[in-house]
Parts: sequence; structure tokens; C-alpha cells
Amino acid sequence: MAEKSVTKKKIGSLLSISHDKDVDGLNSAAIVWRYAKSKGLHFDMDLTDYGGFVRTFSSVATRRNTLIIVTDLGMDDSALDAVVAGLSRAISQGCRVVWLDHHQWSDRAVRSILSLENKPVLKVNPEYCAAEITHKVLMPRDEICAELATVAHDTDFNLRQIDGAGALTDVVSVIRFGTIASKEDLTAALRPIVEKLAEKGLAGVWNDQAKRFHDSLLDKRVHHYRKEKLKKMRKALIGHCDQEIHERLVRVLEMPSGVTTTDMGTFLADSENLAVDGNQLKVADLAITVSSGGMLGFRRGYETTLCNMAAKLFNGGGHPYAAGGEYGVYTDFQAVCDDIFVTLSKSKDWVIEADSA
Ligand SMILES: [Mn+2]
Repeated sequence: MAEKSVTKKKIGSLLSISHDKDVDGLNSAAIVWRYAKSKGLHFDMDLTDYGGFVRTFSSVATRRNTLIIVTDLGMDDSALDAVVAGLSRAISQGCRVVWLDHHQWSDRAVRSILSLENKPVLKVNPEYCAAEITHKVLMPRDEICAELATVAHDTDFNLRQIDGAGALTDVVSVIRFGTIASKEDLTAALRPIVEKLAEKGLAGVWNDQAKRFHDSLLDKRVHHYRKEKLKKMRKALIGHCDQEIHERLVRVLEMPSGVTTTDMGTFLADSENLAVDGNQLKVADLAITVSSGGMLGFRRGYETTLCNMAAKLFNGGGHPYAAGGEYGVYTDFQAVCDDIFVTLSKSKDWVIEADSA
């Protein structure tokens, strides 16, 4: 019944909406691009982030006879009405919706998407990264898609076993931070990278023998970024604040601009980075970064703490190994540390007890 009310015209184009923040979002979009090519569909792409949903999904309302595939984005519940309105309009104009993700979804958000017309598909599985889900659902037998999924998994689960995957993470950061400074459109800036990934996989951008990018200017920018990043992380470490709470070492740092929380977390988990002024610091059980806007990042050095449970005490959430929360705008870093320590000392939910392991 519902189907008949929808304009019956063949799908002729594909719109990929994916996350602009990391390799998982990019590779998901690249897999969707390969799928579009295999089906002979005209391809458009919109890379976005939480906070950008209203803009992205309002523009979706102009679409006709388009397959809309959303990847690596959970539902931003505060934008749910705008998302549903945009998608409903598009569907009434002959579009179909496929949403593939691995984040936390509220029951209400799931119901809203599944109650759309024209047989929406929603697959959410937190066990995989989004590119893996996209690969399995759209192009399970395509080898390049399989590689793109593996590369994304390496970065999303922070395994760091594939050199090109780590380098690609830095490319996303270089381009992201670059467009923030120049106010250039991020989707347009990332498009050439995604296009090459869609054509040839990682080899489209990365020379694995020489361990460098084909694009020599990009390669230079990545090198420079890595050097600067390391300097900034070392400086941030010098200003750290440590406290032992429930027999767990908690370390709080101010997050430098132009560095991702994941990079900071990885840096802090390696004792080789922790020699400060001739002192060798211990790897912390829980590391918390405070951004200048008051956002908190949670990473752990050992499986002795639960980042998601710690983040929950600060209006946030995430995974046991990585999570985010909120403190609020601040001026006095020392006061922030004390506040965080007091809050953490009031709960043991974030501590994994040794005897329970
Ligand atoms: Mn992801």
C-alpha cells in the first residue's frame, strides 16, 4: 500500500551521506561509491558530522529517484525531526533510504527510520566498523571494498597494524584542520581522496613500498602535521594532572588544538612517550583530555577502567576503550582537574575490579 503512494520511477542516482571525521566514514563512502559505479548510478556525496544533520538532511529533501545511503553516522536525536522530515520528503519523490551504522541508537530513532515509506533499510551493529557493515551489505564479494573495510577497522579499533591506514587518518586530520582554518568545504576537499580510494583502494593514494602518498604535496603536509602534532602532545603532557582514584591512575590533560583525541590517547598509552623532564611517568589507567571548549575525551592505558562509564558521569558515553563527555567552558584548568577527580571518586562504575577479570 505504502509503496503505491510513492512515485514509481527508476532509481537513477545515489547520494552517499557519511562521516567526515575519520577513515571509517571516508572508506564507507568509497565503498558506496564503488557500489554506485557497479550499478551505473550517478554519484553524489555529502560528508557531515554531528551538528550538521539539519543542514545535510534539509538538502536531501530536494532529491528525486535517488538511493540515499547513510553510513558511519548514528542518529543525532536532537535533529531527529529534521532528519525524518527531509527523508520523508525525498521518499515521496521516489527516493529510498539505506542507513548503515555502528553507533548507539535510541529506540525512538530506530522506530522513526523504520517507519519511513518505501522499505527503508537500517543496519546497526556495534561489533563492526561502519565500512565493514557497508562492505558486507553492499559489495560482499568485492576485493577492494574488503580492503577498504579492513583499513577502516584498523583505524576504528585503533589496532595500528596497517601503515597506510594510520597515514590516511593523518590525511583526514590535515585536510579537516586545513578546511577549518580556510573555511573551505570539507566534502569538496576530501572528494579527490575518496574518489581514488573508490577506484583502487588504499593503493589509489598510498605507495606501501615507499611508505608515502602518491601526492607529494599531501605527503609533505602529512609529515609536517605529524611533527607538529608530536610537539603539541609533548607540551600537553608536561601540563598534566595525575590523581590515584580507587587504585587507578587517572591523568587529565589539556587538549592541544589540531590534534585528535585518538592520537592523544595512543600517544599516552605508550610509555616511550612518557619521559617528562627526566622523569618516567607511568601509563595511566584512564586518560582524560579537556578541549578548550570543555569537551572531554576518555581513553585508557590498560583494561582496568571503562571509558564509557567514566564518560557517563559527564553527560557522555561511548565504548569501554574510547568515549566522550562534556565539562563545559572553563578558565582554570586546575579547577577542572579537581572537579573531575571528585566526580570520579564518587562512583566506582568506571573501575574494572581485578578479581572480576
Ligand atoms: Mn566509525
